Amino acid sequence: MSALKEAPPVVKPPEPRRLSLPVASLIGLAALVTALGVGHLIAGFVGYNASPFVAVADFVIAHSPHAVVVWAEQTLGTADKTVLKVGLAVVLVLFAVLAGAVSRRTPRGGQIVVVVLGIAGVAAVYQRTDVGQLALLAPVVALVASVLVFTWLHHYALPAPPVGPADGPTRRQVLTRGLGVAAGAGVAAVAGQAISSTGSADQSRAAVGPLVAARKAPPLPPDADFQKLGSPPFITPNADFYRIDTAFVVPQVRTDDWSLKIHGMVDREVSFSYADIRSRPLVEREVTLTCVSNEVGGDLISTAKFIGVDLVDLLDAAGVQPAAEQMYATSVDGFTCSTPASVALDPARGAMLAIGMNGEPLPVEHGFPARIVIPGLYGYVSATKWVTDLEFARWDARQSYWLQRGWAEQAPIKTESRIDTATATGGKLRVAGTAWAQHIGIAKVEVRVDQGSWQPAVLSTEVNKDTWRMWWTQLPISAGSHTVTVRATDQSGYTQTEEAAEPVPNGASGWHSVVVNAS
Ligand SMILES: Nc1nc2c(c(=O)[nH]1)N[C@H]1C(S)=C(S)[C@@H](COP(=O)(O)O)O[C@H]1N2
Ligand SMILES: [Mo]
Repeated sequence: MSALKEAPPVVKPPEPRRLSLPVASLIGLAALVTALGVGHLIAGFVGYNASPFVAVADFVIAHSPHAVVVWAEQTLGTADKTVLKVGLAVVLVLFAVLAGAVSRRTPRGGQIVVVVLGIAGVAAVYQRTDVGQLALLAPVVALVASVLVFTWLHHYALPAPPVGPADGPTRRQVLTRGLGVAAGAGVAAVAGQAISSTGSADQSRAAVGPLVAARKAPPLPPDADFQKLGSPPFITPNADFYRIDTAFVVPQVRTDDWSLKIHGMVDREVSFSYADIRSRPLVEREVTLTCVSNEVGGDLISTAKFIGVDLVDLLDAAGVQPAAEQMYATSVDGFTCSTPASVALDPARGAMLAIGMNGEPLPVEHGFPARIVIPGLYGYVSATKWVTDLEFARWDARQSYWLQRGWAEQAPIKTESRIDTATATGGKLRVAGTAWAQHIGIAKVEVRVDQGSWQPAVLSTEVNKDTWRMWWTQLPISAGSHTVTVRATDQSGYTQTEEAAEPVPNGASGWHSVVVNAS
């Protein structure tokens, strides 16, 4: 008898156990948010700039090709930091999704991605010069926390055998846990932000009290500007003053933590506290600052009444040696700036260590507690904000931030003029604007319509040679479209060149013109 052999049961190979892409991505994102939140929380204690996100963003700025930085500064202005923030966030999200995508079966791949990202954060904080050793805690703990969260959520979503996939949590349960982690990280980030802004520079600034100059600037003449005719106001309100920062976040420096050291090629190293500076007789001076990146017709130029001390007095206390060629200034944010030593030391120049601006302590964004202001030089070679260190050296010893990026060593502000308003109705053209030749003074401004002859404009009363001068005029004009052009002549007799130059390497040149449609 032959027994019917029972067919062996077909053993189905077990379902490959793996996470769906959305769940895997969610785990990557939860790990990312954990890193950012934890990093920001600890940065609240050890210093804002230790936050890994901040440090990586700053690193990107510092290592971007110079053309990109200049482009961002010109096209985006201060919004460039927001664009960078969003761009960096997008890149990080892509990495988080990648971490998930390579960990659908085991956590290994994702753990590697998370660790690599974490190391980038540690490295970015490590190379900063403005944070202490303790600052490394922020990115290191962020790294550890994100690896732990990634691993923990992964094990939760994909339990190890013998637990079958059917026994694992539902997608909803994983989602709940992931969102719970993200919410916790969000709270951590907010707490970190709150901790770093209590005891912030704002409070310190509010405690400075009124700054009264012993040597006041004379009151402004009534016709220092032609605002009613379309020129900008002579004094730029602090809130409207143009801003250029390489740092990703505005440095927060308290007066108690601030000091200025003067060293290098000096007879004796000296250091000043905020109280030292504050108790000196203060001087007050109107100065027009200009950015070298200002295009012809651009608005990277503003004027303020600065209050501070004469920089020469501080330098005299140190006794700068005659062989010194540059004053190499360093800011808390790592920005550096070199000024020809001869200019910084020239008593007739009027260089200042400024602590006030338009009757208030310096706004935090403009360098609180103290910055350098040197009339007649573009900001990148003179106007160091949050300045803490002045080293005298030869040119070949040090190269400052923008010089490393190809900008010129010598950068006096070029004589320029700008049209702010031009209207043409009833056969009359009315134009107004501004002209500047800091430390030389403006002698004449002329306007022409199309290729017509140059006509002199009315100048505002000169406040001092270190500030801009407003102008306006009225000319006959025929109906139709016309090009209106302006040019200035300074008190050395030089008429600004028509030759157009890009801002790089030492400032734009050329005549500003606008097209008007006369009715
Ligand atoms: N620490 C620091 N100081 C700085 C800068 C900077 O990026 N960081 N920018 C410089 C440049 S290029 C200019 S034009 C002026 C602008 O000063 P403001 O932002 O107060 O207008 O500051 C200078 N000082
Ligand atoms: Mo600048």
